[in-house]
Amino acid sequence: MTAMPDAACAGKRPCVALLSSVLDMSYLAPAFREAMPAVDLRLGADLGALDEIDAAVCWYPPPGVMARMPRLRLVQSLGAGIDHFHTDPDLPRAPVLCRIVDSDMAGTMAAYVTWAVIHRQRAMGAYLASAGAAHWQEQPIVPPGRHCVGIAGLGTLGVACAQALLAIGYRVRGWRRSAKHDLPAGIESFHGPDALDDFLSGCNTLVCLLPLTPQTHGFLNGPLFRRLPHGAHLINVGRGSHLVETDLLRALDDGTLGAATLDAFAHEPLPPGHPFWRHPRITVTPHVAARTEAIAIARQTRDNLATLDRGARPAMAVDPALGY
Ligand code: NDP
Ligand code: OXD
Repeated sequence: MTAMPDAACAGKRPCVALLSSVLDMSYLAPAFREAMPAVDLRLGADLGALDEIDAAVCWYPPPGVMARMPRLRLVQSLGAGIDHFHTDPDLPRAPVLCRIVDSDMAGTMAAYVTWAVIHRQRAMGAYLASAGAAHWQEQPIVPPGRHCVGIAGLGTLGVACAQALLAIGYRVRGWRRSAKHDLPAGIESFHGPDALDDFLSGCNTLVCLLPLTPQTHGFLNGPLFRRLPHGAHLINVGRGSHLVETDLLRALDDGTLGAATLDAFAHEPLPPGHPFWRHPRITVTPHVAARTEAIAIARQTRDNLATLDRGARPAMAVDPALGY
């Protein structure tokens, strides 16, 4: 159901609140003022009159605040994922929930995933160690056409990664929830739980680009690792809670997995004492695989509000029942 414009709002300056319980959102203010010169921007501890707020732009929103915004029409995520909305158990039902879909974000993610695949597949870790010892030492070379990368979550970002990898010559397969026939040529496509075993059995590298939902929580676990070719490389750029951490450590120790590249963690920042930091076959990056620029967030918020004003549903609206 699309929220209809409120006659009382007509002509009113758009009022946008920037809400996070973990981030200082003030970095977004200049971009919002550029994209929406008339904006009434609210941030910080004092949000003013809550009944004036049209849109909340969120990353891990503080619980209960949006429930006190009766005019709220749009809840806009700072990122592609909306799982962080659920830190607010009182998230109101009426506003439309939107995520970010952005070509720069897709390109940045594709570059990260391509780097992570090549880093492992071309033994860059071993070359860095050899270089440190001034040791001229070749590693085996396997052409990309003999290495299959499987992408679990073949949506906006998954397809961008698939295209980048295909362009270099890797074999690429993807797994998604539903059957779709609009995929770029060259991607071997699988869908649904019944196809998961077939999909996994061919993945020399497995990339997780799923959204975090009740169905995908704990998806990366011991039984799944054992369905991959022995010694596969895991790249998790989804969410930390996709991964069962103890199962990963066990799978690396017994050789089920050969390596892991992890960008998202259940607790961020990853605590200094966490075993992932020092594991010789885990590469940790601090949730930087992709990022949306402030101006893109501001423009999408503006455009989504304008779409709602026309009585239409924004293209970036998520389905609350599916959770992504
Ligand atoms: P999309 O919604 O475009 O794609 C999600 C994909 O996952 C779709 O192909 C969907 O299937 C599939 N999917 C969802 N649920 C299931 C399921 N139960 N079983 C199988 N497949 C499923 O999202 P994006 O590509 O834009 O983003 C994906 C995720 O990437 C985000 O939710 C976020 O967690 C993560 N992310 C991480 C970043 C980082 O810096 N580490 C940056 C940005 C995003 P279908 O196509 O059938 O709907
Ligand atoms: C996102 C993210 O969801 O940055 O966009 O993780």
